Amino acid sequence: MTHTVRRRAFVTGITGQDGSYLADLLVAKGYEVHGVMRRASTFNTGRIDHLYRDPHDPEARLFLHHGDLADGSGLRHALEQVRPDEIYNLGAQSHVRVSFDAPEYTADVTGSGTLRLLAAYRDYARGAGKDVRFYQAGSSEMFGAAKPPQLETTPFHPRSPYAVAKVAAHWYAVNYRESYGLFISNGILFNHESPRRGETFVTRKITRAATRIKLGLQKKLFLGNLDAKRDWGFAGDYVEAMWRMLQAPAPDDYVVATGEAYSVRDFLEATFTQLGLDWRAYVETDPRYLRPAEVDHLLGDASKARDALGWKPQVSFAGLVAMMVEHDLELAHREKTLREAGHSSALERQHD
Ligand code: NAP
Ligand code: F7E
Repeated sequence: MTHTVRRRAFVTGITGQDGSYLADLLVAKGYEVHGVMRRASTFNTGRIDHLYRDPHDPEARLFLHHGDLADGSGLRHALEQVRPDEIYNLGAQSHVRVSFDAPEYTADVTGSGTLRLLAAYRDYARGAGKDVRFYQAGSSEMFGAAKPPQLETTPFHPRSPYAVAKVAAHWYAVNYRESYGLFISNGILFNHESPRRGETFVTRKITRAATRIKLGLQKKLFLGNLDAKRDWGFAGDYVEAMWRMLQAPAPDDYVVATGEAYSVRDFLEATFTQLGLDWRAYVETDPRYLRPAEVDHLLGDASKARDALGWKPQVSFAGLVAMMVEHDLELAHREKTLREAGHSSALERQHD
């Protein structure tokens, strides 16, 4: 009887947008995936429920562990239990505007949380008896005010507590690589979106609102700065780049981006046009959504990832908008049907 030893991945942030796409990718590649999830008073596994089976089921490939990046001993224990081959640190307080409201918490989870996991990884890897690799989820926000296009050699100029925490995490990762000879790669990923994107990030906030407006479920959309430009790609493409970084012969740092930037206004135009609407009739500005310091223009040059990893994005800006609008229109149709059947609809909320 042949017995295949599955590669094991350990993923923080498994319940988030990227965690869910990465879990899809790794399970499809035959990995056993172990995810760290926070204890919450409501269910927070909606993005990965499709992969979950009872752990006693021999077909189960996704296993969940309670843990928190604020809790180093728990992370250590989980790593020792799981004994992974690859570690992906995707967990973070990832909302830029919220990081101005909760700066110390963001520094602790997004910055020091990475250090906690790196220290646990170093100690586990010492006695693991095998090659263990680590991916750190860095961000284009680290470039902040740096002039576009941004690439690996562009100096960081972070503009928010989130971005400062990610710069700290980046340098902790470089320092652990240089100090202990560990296989640690930093991805510097530009914005990536999807139908699974959190609803308080601007793209999803727009596609959710526009589709609800189309079906008469919402009247207005309140936004902040429409002039900011972002290099928006599809999250499903970007998790492939993370995986490729850990399959490379040596650890390194890579920018992952599409090489095209569009403004928030462009995203509005593309979304509402697809629905046959004029966004100007529905969008209003609310200063609540402005940030104390803005990042005006992010545009990535991912030549290194293309040349060294053979990675390039598959989904265009237009394709991304179309995919998100189609998904959210379906959600709006379901909401409308429920409303018409007398069920109360989800509370209308204004998002960050
Ligand atoms: P996301 O949807 O906000 O997911 C963040 C994940 O981190 C969630 O699973 C969240 O759990 C978890 N988390 C939050 N606080 C935690 C804590 N204290 N301990 C453990 N886990 C915690 O973010 P994403 O878009 O998937 O991004 C993944 C990673 O890439 C993040 O580190 C983000 O900062 C970074 N990044 C994202 C982008 C982008 O455009 N998406 C670009 C560059 C870098 P809950 O589900 O319980 O909240
Ligand atoms: O904002 C503007 C806002 O929150 C994009 C995170 O995944 O990507 C993300 O950070 C732009 C900003 O993403 C609203 O001012 C206008 O200029 O969708 P966002 P972000 O700040 O770029 C990076 C790479 C990450 O690493 C982060 O984790 O849109 N904007 N009006 C608005 N933004 C929001 N959220 N809400 C508004 O109403």
